[in-house]
Amino acid sequence: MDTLSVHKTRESGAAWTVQAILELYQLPFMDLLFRAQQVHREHHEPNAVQLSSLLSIKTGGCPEDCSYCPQSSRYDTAVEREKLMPLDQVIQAAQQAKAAGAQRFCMGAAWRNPKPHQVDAVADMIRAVKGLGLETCVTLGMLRDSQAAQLKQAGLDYYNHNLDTSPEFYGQIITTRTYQDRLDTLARVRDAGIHVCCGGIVGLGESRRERAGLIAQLANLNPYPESVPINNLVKVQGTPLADNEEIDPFEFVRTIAVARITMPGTFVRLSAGREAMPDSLQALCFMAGANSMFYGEKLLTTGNPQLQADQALFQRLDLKPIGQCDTDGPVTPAADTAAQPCACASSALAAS
Ligand code: SAM
Ligand code: DTB
Ligand code: SF4
Repeated sequence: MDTLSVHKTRESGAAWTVQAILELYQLPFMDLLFRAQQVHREHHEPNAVQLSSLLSIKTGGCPEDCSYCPQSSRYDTAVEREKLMPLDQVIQAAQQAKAAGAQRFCMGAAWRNPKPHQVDAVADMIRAVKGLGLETCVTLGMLRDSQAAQLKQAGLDYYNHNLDTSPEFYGQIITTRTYQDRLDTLARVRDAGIHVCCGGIVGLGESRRERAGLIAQLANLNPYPESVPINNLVKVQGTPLADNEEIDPFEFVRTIAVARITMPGTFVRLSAGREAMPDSLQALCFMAGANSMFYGEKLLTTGNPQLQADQALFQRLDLKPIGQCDTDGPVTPAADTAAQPCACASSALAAS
């Protein structure tokens, strides 16, 4: 399939089949990257990367059994259970993230689903972070309709809720919530008018067909998510996947490229696992169409590259951060529109 027919497929509203996505995966590596880069340049500013910083506002003690996750109470990991973080600490972390050059601030809680008083507290955090001029994102587990509406009302720009893997492989990774539960929460988020951030993990032990199955699920959401995080499994001692085999790095790059081709207007985020990636591999991921990343020295409980390392990488690759001074909401919320890097040069990264 050439790039043009990829677009035709999408415009005609036809669903992506797992087979069509597998065929993309099976292209010669250079052909796949070339196509991904073509699609990328048709829809995005080629040298601009969106920066999101993460904060764990409620760590550990989660009742779910996601077998990759160090925060599940079912596994004996080094993560200590903590209470919900006080508002002033959240504001301080958000101010630091903004000063370092982040555009979006993502707050994560290790909950199966939040209780009403917890949503009230998170709504206060959203209002405060939004007031600093940052875009807001939260990931709190499953939501009810009224909770999604309350978060929207507080100023929430994005809700992160991942499908993680294909429907076929899902049951080997998580048993305490269903795939349909996840799709239902995503529909509630969409209906509340919040932008959807939804992706998955590679390196769980899935096959290529199962990776293609994840991408098909994401690409066939109507509309597809505005933001698609692609995580590489961070193997944490004590979790059932701690001794998993590493995925071939080029297979990870292929996954980024396939996400870019099937979801041309989305922001594909090079997510967890970046700390273990050499600069050259990260550069290939950007070449394959990644245009977003987690920026800041910690993800939720595990590490991420040092700020100085990322600043040096941006300088070496002539990459620009997508600006943090747009306070009118997401820079490019709609799918299939081109991203505009902000002219604001005040961030630490832009100035480096
Ligand atoms: N508890 C909420 C939930 O699961 O919806 C939000 C937080 S959860 C940590 C968000 C996502 O982080 C997961 O869906 C998974 O994709 C990713 N994640 C968690 N642990 C990871 C790991 N060890 N390696 C890579 N990604 C991971
Ligand atoms: C996402 O897809 N990746 C982020 C974010 N959404 C919340 C989380 C990655 C977590 C990695 C393991 C940890 O730090 O605990
Ligand atoms: Fe809990 Fe989320 Fe971790 Fe699953 S991924 S165990 S729901 S914190």
